[in-house]
Amino acid sequence: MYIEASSRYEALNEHTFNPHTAPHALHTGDRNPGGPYPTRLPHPPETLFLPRRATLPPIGSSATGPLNSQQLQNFARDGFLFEPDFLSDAEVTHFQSVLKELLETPAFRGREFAITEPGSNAIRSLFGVHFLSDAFMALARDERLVSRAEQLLGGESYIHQSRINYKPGFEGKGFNWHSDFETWHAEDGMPEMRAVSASIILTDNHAFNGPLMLVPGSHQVFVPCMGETPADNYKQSLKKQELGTPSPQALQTLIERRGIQAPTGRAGGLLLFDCNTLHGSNANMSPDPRSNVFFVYNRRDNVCREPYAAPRRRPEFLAHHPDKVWSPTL
Ligand SMILES: O=C(O)CCC(=O)C(=O)O
Repeated sequence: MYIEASSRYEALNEHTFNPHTAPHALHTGDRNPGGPYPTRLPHPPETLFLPRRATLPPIGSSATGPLNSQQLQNFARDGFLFEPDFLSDAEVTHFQSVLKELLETPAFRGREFAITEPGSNAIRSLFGVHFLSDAFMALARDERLVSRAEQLLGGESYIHQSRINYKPGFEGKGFNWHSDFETWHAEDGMPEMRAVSASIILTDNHAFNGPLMLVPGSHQVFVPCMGETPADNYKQSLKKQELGTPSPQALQTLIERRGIQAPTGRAGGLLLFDCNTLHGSNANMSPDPRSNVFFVYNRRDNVCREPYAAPRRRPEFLAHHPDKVWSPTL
C-alpha cells in the first residue's frame, strides 16, 4: 500500500514540466569545473534543476528480466517501484534474526561503519552489511534482486554500498530529503545516474514508524545543492545530513507536481528506487522498530572516480570497489 500526499497535485509529464527545456545556467564558482552535475555550490544556483544527462531508466523489454512492461514503465515514470511480499515469511524470519545478531555484535559498537543516532548510542545505520554477514551477502547476490537491478540498469552491476537503517522505536530520527546520487557524485565520484537501490523492508513499515518517502518523478532532474563539502563530511552527514539537501524551493516545485508517496506494508516488501529519486523519512514516533536493508547496484561501466565536489574520497565502507572485498579491522 502507499500513503499518498498527491491527490491535489498535477501529473508530472511533458505537458506540465519538461526538465529538458529547463534553463540550467549555474554559478559554479571555481570548484568542479566541467563536472557533469555541479553541486555543493558557493552561490545559490540560478536555476533549481538541471536535466538528467544519462538516459532515463529505459522503458526496457520485459524479456530482459523479471519485471514486466507495466512495472518498467512505472519505474521510468516515478523513479521507484514497490513489490509487496518479495521475501517469503520464512526468509523474513531468517533475516530478522541476522539483523538482530548484527545489531547486538559488541565488536561493531563504536566503529566508523556503525553510525549512532545524534544524541544517543542507538544504532542508526550499519554499513557494509553484505561483508559483515554471509546471509546478507547471499541476499545481495540473490538472482531475484540482481536480475531486477540489471534489468533496470541495462548492464552488469556491482554493489556500490550496502546498509541497514535500523530506526529504533521512539529513538529513530528522520533523514532529510536528498538524492543519493548527489552525494555519491559529489563525495564518491560516481560519474552518472546508473545505479539503483534495492531496499527490503525487514519490519513492517507503517505510517507512524517513519517509512521511506519519495517524490515521484524527481529522478528526472538533478537538483544542485549549496555549500562546500568539508573534509570527512560523512562523519556528520550520516547522523544528520545537512549538505547535499535540495533547497525548499526546489522541493516545493517537485512536490507540487507529483506529491509524496510512502510505500508501506508488511515485512518482506521490496522497494527499488533510482539513485536520483529524492527521498527522506520522518522520525519513528511509534514503539515499533523500522529496519530496512539497502543494496545499491551500480553499473560496472559507471565505477567511481575521484570525488566531483569533496576534498577526498570517502572510506571504503561507504563506496565499494567492484572487485575488492571490504572487511572492518575489528
Ligand atoms: O531509511 C530511511 O528512512 C532513509 C534512508 C536514506 O535516505 C538513506 O539511507 O539514504
